[in-house]
Amino acid sequence: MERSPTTSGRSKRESPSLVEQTHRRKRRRIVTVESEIHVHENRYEISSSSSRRWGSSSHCNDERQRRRSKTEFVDSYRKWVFSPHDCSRYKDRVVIVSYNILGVENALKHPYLYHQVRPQFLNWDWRKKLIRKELNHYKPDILCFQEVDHFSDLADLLQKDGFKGVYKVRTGKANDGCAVFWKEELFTLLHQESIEFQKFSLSDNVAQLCVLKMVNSHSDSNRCANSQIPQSTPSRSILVVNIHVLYNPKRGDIKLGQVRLLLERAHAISQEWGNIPVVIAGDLNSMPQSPIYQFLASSSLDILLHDRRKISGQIEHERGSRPLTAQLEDAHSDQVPISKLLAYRWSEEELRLAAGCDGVTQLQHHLKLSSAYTGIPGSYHTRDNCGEPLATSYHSKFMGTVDYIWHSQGLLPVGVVETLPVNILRETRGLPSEKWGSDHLALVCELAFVDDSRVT
Ligand code: KL2
Repeated sequence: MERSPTTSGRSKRESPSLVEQTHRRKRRRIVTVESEIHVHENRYEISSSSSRRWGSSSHCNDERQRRRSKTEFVDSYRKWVFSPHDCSRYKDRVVIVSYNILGVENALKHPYLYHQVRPQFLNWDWRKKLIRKELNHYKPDILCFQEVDHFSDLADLLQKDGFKGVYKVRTGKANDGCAVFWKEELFTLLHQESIEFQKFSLSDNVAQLCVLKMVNSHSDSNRCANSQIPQSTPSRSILVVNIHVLYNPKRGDIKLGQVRLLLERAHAISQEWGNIPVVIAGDLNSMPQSPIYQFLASSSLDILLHDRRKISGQIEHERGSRPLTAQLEDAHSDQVPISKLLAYRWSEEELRLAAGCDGVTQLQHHLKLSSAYTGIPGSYHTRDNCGEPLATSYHSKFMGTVDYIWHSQGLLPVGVVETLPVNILRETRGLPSEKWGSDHLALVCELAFVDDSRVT
């Protein structure tokens, strides 16, 4: 297996200068127009084998066997990498994909982002087949898409692979939206709802929240075999949340408001259904170093400490400028008046949008979230210091990470599919390409239910 066994193992092997270089390269915006389109060789290996990860008798207990079979299927760079911990006792698992598939209209509306891309590779009929083929390599159970503007096309294709889906289109002028699909033989949809952020004056974006129940989970089998377990014991259900956050880099107030509202609703639904585990997948249009990321990861955020225009981290800081929290530390030691540093003043309306009510400047959410990729060690060619991918999106104006799969404490990441190394991404001269059907990469993770005490 081509993976480092632990995060600490990885950092020991890395020379600091290499890490620095990678990060510097990541931050640099892609502005050069490269003349020739070069696409690396398609190295998919297709196999007819189809081992299931969970289910009844066909469950594969041999972790190594399962890992080997997975690495055979995917691209030579996009390989499965696995947790260093022994996860073999966690039988109920689910493979989840988050994929911004690039809306057909969006690609037409922003041609300057794709001027290096051969027109054929922007063609939807080409891209949808590529996307389907790619997804089949990952053997996913649940799919969360963003920028879907040909839902029926996608639903028809994925139906052939056993998926059923629900769609929520944006409000306003744009015709794209979010879609969640699940393997019909493996899940039952118990509940679905969506959020139209427009109803809260938070722009035209939408989000989906779906409660999916596993059919034939191991917890079900255990319940049948053990009559002492009360019938009210919850079976394996999961709340799958899918969002495409507003793009506008300057409107951190609205972006934060969308994320805040989503987390509130996700927590409430999880509680209503018996504190079920939550997965939040999507394109957050926020970078890993951003306050929005901090909010998701740490569950709290002091709004006033941040500039609305820097909340998503999409706009590069001016040369030499430091995060406000670091500047505040300087201020305490150097006696610089703090009021001088807080150059950005939030208007009452902006604060209301971000916080959801008047007079609140400290945000708090009640889900304990981890980002799946940070739970699985990976190569420094693909990951930043925190373990997030270096890039999940690449076109002529941007290379960086905006897509995530977050999970609550009831779930443990077992494996993820590595993203593409930045040098390999650059070789494509910009996505989509001959091999990749969108300007985003699919994020793929396998999550295991860990709350055994309630079901065994
Ligand atoms: O960042 V994205 O791409 O998740 O990949 O989400 C939005 C942007 C998507 C839907 O609004 O369209 C893209 N410059 C670059 N990209 C843009 C712009 C823009 N001004 N407006 C929208 N998008």
